[in-house]
Amino acid sequence: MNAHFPAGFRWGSATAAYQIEGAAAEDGRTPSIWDTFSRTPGKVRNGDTGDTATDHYHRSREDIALMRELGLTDYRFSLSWSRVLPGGRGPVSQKGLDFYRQLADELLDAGIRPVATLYHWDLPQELEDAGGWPERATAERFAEYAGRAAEALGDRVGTWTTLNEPWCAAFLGYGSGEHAPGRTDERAALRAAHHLNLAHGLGVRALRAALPASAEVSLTLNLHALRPHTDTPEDRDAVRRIDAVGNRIFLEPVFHGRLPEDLVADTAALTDWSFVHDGDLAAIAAPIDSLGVNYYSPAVVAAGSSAAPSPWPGAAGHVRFVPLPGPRTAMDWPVDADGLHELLVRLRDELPGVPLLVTENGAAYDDYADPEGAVHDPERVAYLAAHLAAARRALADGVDLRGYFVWSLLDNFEWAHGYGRRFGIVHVDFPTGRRTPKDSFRWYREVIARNGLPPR
Ligand code: GBH
Repeated sequence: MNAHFPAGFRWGSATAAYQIEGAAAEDGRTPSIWDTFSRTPGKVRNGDTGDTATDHYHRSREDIALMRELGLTDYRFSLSWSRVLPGGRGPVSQKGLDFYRQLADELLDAGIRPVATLYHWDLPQELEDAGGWPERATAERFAEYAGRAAEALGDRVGTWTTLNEPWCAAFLGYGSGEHAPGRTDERAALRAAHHLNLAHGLGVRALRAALPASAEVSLTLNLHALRPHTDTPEDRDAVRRIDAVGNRIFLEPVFHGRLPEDLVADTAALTDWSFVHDGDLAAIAAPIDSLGVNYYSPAVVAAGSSAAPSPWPGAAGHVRFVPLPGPRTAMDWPVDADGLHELLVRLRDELPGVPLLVTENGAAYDDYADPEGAVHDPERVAYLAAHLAAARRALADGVDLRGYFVWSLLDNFEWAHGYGRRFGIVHVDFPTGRRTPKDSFRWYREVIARNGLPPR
């Protein structure tokens, strides 16, 4: 098969504000829920925080030089809400905006398109104190923030993503409590999911009002590639439940303006969904220009029961996850590139006419710099090669895939795992911040230069 990608295919890498910026208290930034959570003993491995992270706030020039060397066409980053709007609501911080303005200008000078995400999990703490995502007002605050950011940066940033992985924000943040703000309340998590959807819809409206017509407005979901353990009706029903609360809870409102009926039934003991007001679903279904998909691993699901607190309201007592055989990454996530192909083909069939981007894909391994200062990461190269081959197969099968972004450019603050998990194609020495491109960096540079996979 032709290993090349279509002309104009977008080759990117991705990061997120709290994971790389540092400068947590500089230039007027106020704490987010991740600042609070990481300072709470026992929540993040080793007590790590994003106070300094990779210090990208002070090293962005060096990082853009690396991106230029890599040959990226696109760079996906997120804005820190509380850097742009300290305290979560107006007035804007000029210094905060200046950082992103300059970042965008330097990217454009390097020939790299900026792709900005408004929300990658760092809710301003003041808004959490007012109730957080389970409260409807948070969605309204988000739309105001989206409008302010677009007014300030819309002349430079052409691609906007409202939210990154609202499933994680809702269900890891308010359901299982593995992520900030660390709450364990299934009802609150369902309310959070709806208000994240609403934030997306109101945010799209605010972005359209502030941006030129040429702007691309998008949403990124961590869609779950699911397989039944066996072909029995019981295992198929377990897949249906996880699909409802993992995937369709976002896909149906956003693309069809409706709630999944089976999810409403599955969660009837928890909520009557009266937090969904008239007009919400129409607002959530505001048309978008593309869908971003983050993919790491598939999951195999069987009828059974899994431990509480769970990030799967309405499903937890009915499903269990069956470990996949085969190789795993340092996150203990299975390596299975077919899942990416399965997911993309499903979206081709279910969302005709919606251009897709793989906005995250990558793997953590225990990388270290050898005495010569080289970082050899053959497993990451193999992971990326297999997943790009799966993406290429999806293209051959008629998937409208427009681009691919490696997670991540830099080793960074890996949420509850702190600095103990490395996803970068550039090694970062903590705490000095010294950057060393890994072998996977040079391999990806070759992929981009050829617009396709190199021969093995
Ligand atoms: C992404 O999250 C994030 O966007 C990014 O910030 C992060 O650094 C990166 O991935 C690596 O973690 O909960 O049982 O379904 C991905 C989060 C990973 C959440 C896989 C769901 C599956 C286990 N997803 N995980 S389960």
